[in-house]
Amino acid sequence: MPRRQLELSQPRPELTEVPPLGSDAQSLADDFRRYYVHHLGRDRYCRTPHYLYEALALTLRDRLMERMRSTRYAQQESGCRQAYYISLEYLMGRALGNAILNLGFNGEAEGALRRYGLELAELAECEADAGLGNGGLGRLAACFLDSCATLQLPVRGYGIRYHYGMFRQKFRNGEQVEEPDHWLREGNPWEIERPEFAQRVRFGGRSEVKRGADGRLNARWIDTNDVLAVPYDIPIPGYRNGTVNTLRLWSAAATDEFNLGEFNAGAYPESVAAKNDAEKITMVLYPNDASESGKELRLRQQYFLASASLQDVLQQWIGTVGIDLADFPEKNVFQLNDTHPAVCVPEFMRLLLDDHVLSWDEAWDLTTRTLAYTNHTLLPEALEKWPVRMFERLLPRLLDIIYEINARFLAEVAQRWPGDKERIRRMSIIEEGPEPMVRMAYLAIVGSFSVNGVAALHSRLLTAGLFRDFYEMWPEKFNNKTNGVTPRRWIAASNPSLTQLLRDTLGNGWVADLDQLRRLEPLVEDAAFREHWLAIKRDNKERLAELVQERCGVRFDPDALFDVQVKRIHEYKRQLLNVLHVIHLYDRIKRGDAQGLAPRCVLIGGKAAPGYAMAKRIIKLVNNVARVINNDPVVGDLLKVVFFPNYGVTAMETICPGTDLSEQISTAGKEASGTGNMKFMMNGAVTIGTLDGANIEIREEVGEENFFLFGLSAEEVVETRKHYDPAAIIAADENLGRVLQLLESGHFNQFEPGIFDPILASVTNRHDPWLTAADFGGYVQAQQQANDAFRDRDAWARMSILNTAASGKFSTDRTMREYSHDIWKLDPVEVLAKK
Ligand code: T68
Repeated sequence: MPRRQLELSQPRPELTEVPPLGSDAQSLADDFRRYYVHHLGRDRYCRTPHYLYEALALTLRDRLMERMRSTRYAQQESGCRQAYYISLEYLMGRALGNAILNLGFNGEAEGALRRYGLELAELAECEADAGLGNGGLGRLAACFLDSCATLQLPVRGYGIRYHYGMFRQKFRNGEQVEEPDHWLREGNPWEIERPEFAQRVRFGGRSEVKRGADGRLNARWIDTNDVLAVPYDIPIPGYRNGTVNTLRLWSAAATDEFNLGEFNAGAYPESVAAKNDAEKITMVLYPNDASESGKELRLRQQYFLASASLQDVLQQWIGTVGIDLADFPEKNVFQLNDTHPAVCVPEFMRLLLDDHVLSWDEAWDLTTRTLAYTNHTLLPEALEKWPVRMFERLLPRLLDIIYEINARFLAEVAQRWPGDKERIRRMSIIEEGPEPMVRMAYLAIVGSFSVNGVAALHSRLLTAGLFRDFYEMWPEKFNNKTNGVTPRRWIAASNPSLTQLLRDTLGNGWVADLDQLRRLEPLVEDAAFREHWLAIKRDNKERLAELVQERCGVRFDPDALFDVQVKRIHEYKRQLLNVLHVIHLYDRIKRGDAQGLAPRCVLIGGKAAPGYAMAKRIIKLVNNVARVINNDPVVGDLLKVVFFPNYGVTAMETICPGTDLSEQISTAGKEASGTGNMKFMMNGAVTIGTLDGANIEIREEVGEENFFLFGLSAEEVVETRKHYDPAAIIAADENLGRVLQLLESGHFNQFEPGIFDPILASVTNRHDPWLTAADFGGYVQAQQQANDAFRDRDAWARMSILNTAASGKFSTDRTMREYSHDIWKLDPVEVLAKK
């Protein structure tokens, strides 16, 4: 039963004003023991390290909670403007190391554990990844939260507390099999349930419009099936600044009232079963990172998040400011992470019209001054559309509102471009056809005051292509915000040896001011520094080699070139191009043309959407090619290949520091930004890549001589596709011919005839949208340059150092400053640091 708002009417200062907790090793050690023995009830017979981890997490959570409370008070008392990041996904990974780092407790936590003969690293391994996201978009949200807290920006995240996160990837006969990830099985010590802030979310029923006594049309949404949204708060600590922001994740629960009709009719089990139905909403994350398959449950998730979050913020406003919403847009802004929460547009309108009884014009003015939208993709198949019929069934009142928004919007278009019927058809929020659809991106653009892409090229292509009509109408809405990653997790926490070197060389300021890494540039001339740099890289490669040995049973030699491509498997990301190059190297070795080849270890990792047959086939190909190459005595240590299973945030923390060569080889114009590219660069990997997404900006920062560029540009891709002739390219390129010949001969699938035919067919198809054959030659050349550069230790050390030195731009601290300055207009709120 939700306990509602008791504390608002009855403040109890004497209860909640507590003296600060100690942050010295002794205080941590005492609390740790108390949690372990008393709270968790463990004794000397407990043999599992999990409870030790949990006791430490709870000890730290107490410290986070007190800072979270101070932060909330400080933000509330300042009356500041606040931003809300609304995202269906947060790929948080583990929290323990991050909490210790950001609280500044490293020495103290280790000291506390040492008193009991325990190792922090061992406990840390007990934590399950919070894998509540698919890939880049979800991880970006997590990095954003870290940077907002570090910059002391009043930003709250809203998301969904899925019971099952991203599936675990295993292989059977080299093929991907998915296993459910029940990450909450052993509980989540970082969250606090807040049932007193539960919200009611409606589904189904029908919408009834009546003219009231005052002549106004009043709409009611009736006969709905309601679900409760129960929030769980997760602390988001800033880097050593006393700020702890909040990530609020919603979990679905049945409303307490049983369905009385069924109950009285003797259908007790049926009415209790409704509970299950309600809880289904937040059961599982959809594992598609690109196309949406139009599943009703997914739309339910989207609306559930949108409605609960908007109601929560409105309720807080009313509780503190009152019922007058006139100033709401001055104090609040919602950032929509892609179109997934785009139902916020009609839902906010509904809340203002139906619950707060505002006029349409008032409500529309408030809505369009409060919402902002970020686009993450140019792929047409990834642009969300929902069948009108599904809206009608699930969210009938919202469909009314969407129709009205569209009618008024199209009237505006017609006024601006009189008689341009074609334009009206193109721009309509409703796509006409046998199955009319709601175009969520258009809904988001029309309802927002800001629309941004995630890298310079991507934003440019959006306004020139996909959203051109809208750009012509409202050029001032459109802007770019190049992505970033947080240097706290991606350098300071995951690369301790590099962090130590950077501390010794630059001091500690770079962690929260990454541009300071530029001060490394002159050090490339210092031979001792270069040696030190390479020694650290070698250590990290050893750690990675151990992990590869453990997970894949393949030995990576730390002196070889570590060549890595980790990301979701998708044809546009062209893992296939990478495999073709691997086969080319194998072919060279086999025909005795290995002169000048540096030993190379190729690691490919990433998950395929369970329904994406081609992506799964590419995984199978990598595994088969790896088996042949790794077991061929002629190849020996010259070439090793693995498909690293179950790639995710935690794996990346070991993979990234141990990488030499970062593969960012998407077909130009397809990867909106990429963020793995930035993590690798920060950790001193050199990129081999196309002119796509943020690669372009990476190359600009580091200089063209420190980047292995190849391939068609986005414009050339468009041109080439008009008269693409892969057969001619293959005929003219002996290397490619031999590679395809090997594939065709069944060399990698001797007992599985024909399984790679679809892959071969895609490369030789004139309509191959990814132009794999077109970029193969350039790719092989660039790989040869990387090979040669790697063999020159000094040259490589310089490139590696310069990549790290030039990575400052790609901190999410810079990204968040830009969002804050251009879109959110936030002022930082200081919270007195406890330490
Ligand atoms: C990624 N998108 C972009 N989508 O592909 C990548 N999609 O270029 C960019 O760097 C990153 O976003 C951050 O901006 C995604 O990761 C999804 O994961 C996704 C999930 C559900 C539905 C559609």
